[in-house]
Amino acid sequence: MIKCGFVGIVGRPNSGKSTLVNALVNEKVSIVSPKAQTTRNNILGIMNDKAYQIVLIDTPGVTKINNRLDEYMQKNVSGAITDVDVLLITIDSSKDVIDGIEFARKYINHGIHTIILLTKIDLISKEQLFQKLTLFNNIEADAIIPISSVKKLNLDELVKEILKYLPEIEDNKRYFDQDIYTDKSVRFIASEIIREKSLYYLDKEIPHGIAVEITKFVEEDNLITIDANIICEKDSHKAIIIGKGGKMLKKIGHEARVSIQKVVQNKVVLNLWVKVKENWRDRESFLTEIGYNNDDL
Ligand SMILES: Nc1nc2c(ncn2[C@@H]2O[C@H](COP(=O)(O)OP(=O)(O)OP(=O)(O)O)[C@@H](O)[C@H]2O)c(=O)[nH]1
Ligand SMILES: [Mg+2]
Repeated sequence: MIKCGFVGIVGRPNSGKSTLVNALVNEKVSIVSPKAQTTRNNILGIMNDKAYQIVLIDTPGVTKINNRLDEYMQKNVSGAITDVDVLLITIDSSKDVIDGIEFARKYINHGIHTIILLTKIDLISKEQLFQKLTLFNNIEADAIIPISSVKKLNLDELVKEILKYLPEIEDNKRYFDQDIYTDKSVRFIASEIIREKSLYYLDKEIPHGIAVEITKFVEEDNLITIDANIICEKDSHKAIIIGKGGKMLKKIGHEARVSIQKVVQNKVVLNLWVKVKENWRDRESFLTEIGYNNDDL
């Protein structure tokens, strides 16, 4: 028998959910950036071990809904917090923890085992951590664990705690084959990496209005050829994404290609274009085309 189950992860944008999934799975499953609202879909990260299979569900950060894309993102969150064996709630320890506690209270579901994670503890001192932990006195979670995904602090303790609440099943009834670490295709991961590099270099309102549309994805023995459009909302954004003499687009393309090559362990040719689509975040048919389909949820 092995332990096997689903673990949902919810938290405010930028609280470290995706970084945690990548650290636990030890692969680049989910993109990470310093900008809020990086993750837009639920993404499974699967931890495989002789003794267990833990299926982590990374989700978009919880925020207000301003458009159809936000609606899609928040529907993803709702889908990940019901029907799971354990819920992890991430609270950024380097930010206002009181806000995090209020957030956590809304998500504690007495039918589901809940672990609160105080994330990014490498950014604060031991004294600050101790003082912040005292604020969690009255919270009804199964555990509160301070972690750092970047420095890999307390991640083993977290896994032990999760395993306490997972059901036992027969080894041959694992939900996924043991060599699979995500439910997402290489094509999806490639488009996400292009978005990640764009988010990294672009500022203000541009990152939120960016989408990536893969128009060609051809896998040959020694080469993957990818054509993709970076979609933005305004001509002025397009000019910034391309940059002077195409410099910015070249930089994004180069970094994305190197990163995709690491994931696919193959040579990649990446051709990027920038296109403007006004208000695409409210255009249902385009959202569906690029995989943000409200009807699927
Ligand atoms: N120092 C430090 N930084 C971290 C840690 N975990 C995450 N970060 C940083 O915090 C930022 C946000 O991390 P993400 O993992 O993208 O956060 P998220 O909760 O998935 O964000 P959304 O997808 O927008 O909801 C990135 O710049 C990460 O590098 C950590 O343990 N230590
Ligand atoms: Mg994320």
